[in-house]
Amino acid sequence: MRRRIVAGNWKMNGSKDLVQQLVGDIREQVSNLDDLVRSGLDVVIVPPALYVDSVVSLCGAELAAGVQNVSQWRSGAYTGEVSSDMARDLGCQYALVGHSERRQLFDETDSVIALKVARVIESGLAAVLCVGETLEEREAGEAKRVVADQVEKGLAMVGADQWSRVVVAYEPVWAIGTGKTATSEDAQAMHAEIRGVLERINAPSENISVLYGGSVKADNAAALFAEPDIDGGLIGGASLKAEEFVSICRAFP
Ligand code: G2H
Repeated sequence: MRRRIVAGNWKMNGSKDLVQQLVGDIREQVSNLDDLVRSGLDVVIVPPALYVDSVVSLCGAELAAGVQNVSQWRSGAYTGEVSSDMARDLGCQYALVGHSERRQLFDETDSVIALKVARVIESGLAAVLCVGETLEEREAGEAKRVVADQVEKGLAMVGADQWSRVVVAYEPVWAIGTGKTATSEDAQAMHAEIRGVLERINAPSENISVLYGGSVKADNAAALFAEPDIDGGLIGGASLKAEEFVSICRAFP
């Protein structure tokens, strides 16, 4: 059975005060989600790396923590990098890999992303591989090909016994932080396509969670999460508001 996951990607936002306030508020409200959490919903906080330690100490049993990025190297002379082993050491359970902001602003290629996915899995974390097409690619009719390519290449180094540590997040680039969301039908169509790609590469697609991301809010989450191949969300802006984030966690049918 696939896990349902709602992960809040804070991006480069936050402060010590915000960590205390926001995680405290989310945790308080998540206690009311006990049933959902018990029935297999992971609520994940993904702060900037410097705040992971504090977030983990505030998470308790109800929440999990993750990092937004890891190095492709394990350890050594790589100034400024943070390893997946370090994330694991601090108590993280998840790591995002290949977010479109990393692909676009930091030139992350599919081969680097594949290495990072492998590192994350080796460290015992779940890798959330982010994929998605740009507006130009969608308008050129290339969306499915681009996303399929990113999925295949990003997961190229996953071993046959490692699929339980893989999550895919479909985030159309044109929907990120723009207020535009794919319609639930469009998102569902791409998620079904992604499941098809997973089958093609001999991954147990029925057991792999595929999340949707891109301007998910309290008022559109229910329609998205009602789709059969959408197992949850990767939430940016709306994860910085406790009430809205928790409403999104409640939006499963
Ligand atoms: C996509 C998403 C979180 P937002 O980047 O990964 O952000 O919800 O702000 O579009």
